[in-house]
Amino acid sequence: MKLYWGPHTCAIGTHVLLEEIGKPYEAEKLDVAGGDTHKPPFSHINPKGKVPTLLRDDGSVLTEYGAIATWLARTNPEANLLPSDPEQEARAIEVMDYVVGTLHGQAFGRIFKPQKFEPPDIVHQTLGVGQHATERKGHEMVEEALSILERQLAGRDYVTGDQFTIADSALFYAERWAPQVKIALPPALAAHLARMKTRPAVQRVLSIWGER
Ligand SMILES: N[C@@H](CCC(=O)N[C@@H](CS)C(=O)NCC(=O)O)C(=O)O
Repeated sequence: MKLYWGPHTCAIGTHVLLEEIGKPYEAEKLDVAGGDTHKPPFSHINPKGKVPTLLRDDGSVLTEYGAIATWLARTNPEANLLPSDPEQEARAIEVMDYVVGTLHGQAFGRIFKPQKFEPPDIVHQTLGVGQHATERKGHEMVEEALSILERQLAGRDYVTGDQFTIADSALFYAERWAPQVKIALPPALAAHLARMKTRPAVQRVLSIWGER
């Protein structure tokens, strides 16, 4: 099994899951910011041009954070990465989907890649406001999503209670981005991020990535 990852990306959450599972795997670093994911050979492996991408032992490729995380959890039940209780499972997936689709895809996406949401037209170029407006909207959306997640997490160590799940690794990757765009994490999320960093699996991944 091989994980493709790149610095500062959401793939860190997937890498954490592989370390939590503790079985042998390979990890290949790509220069995502430099465009490696859109060039061969990677573009043949995942035409979406995104990490995380998981190349499985049977040669098949799995993409999308939630799909990879759920597959890893279900194929490694001893790691307890996804509760078997249907209510707890649904709550974990609820948070994971919100982080991946809304907080990452919609909100941080507007800040990191505003041109994907609003290509500056002639008016925007003349007035110089196009991307700024999109980025500003992204900031509002990040703050709104964080305040929703803050309420959901309050009083708990992890998303579903005291057990780490695939929702926590998703929340972890997004929490790390907030300070990078000068947004302060609300207290329960800040405590969650600090708690995540005490996990040996997370510490190993941060050391491999050379990040903090
Ligand atoms: N929907 C995808 C999003 C993955 C994604 O946006 N990955 C980013 C890094 S966090 C990426 O690879 N970007 C490279 C690019 O778009 O050029 C998922 O859930 O895995």
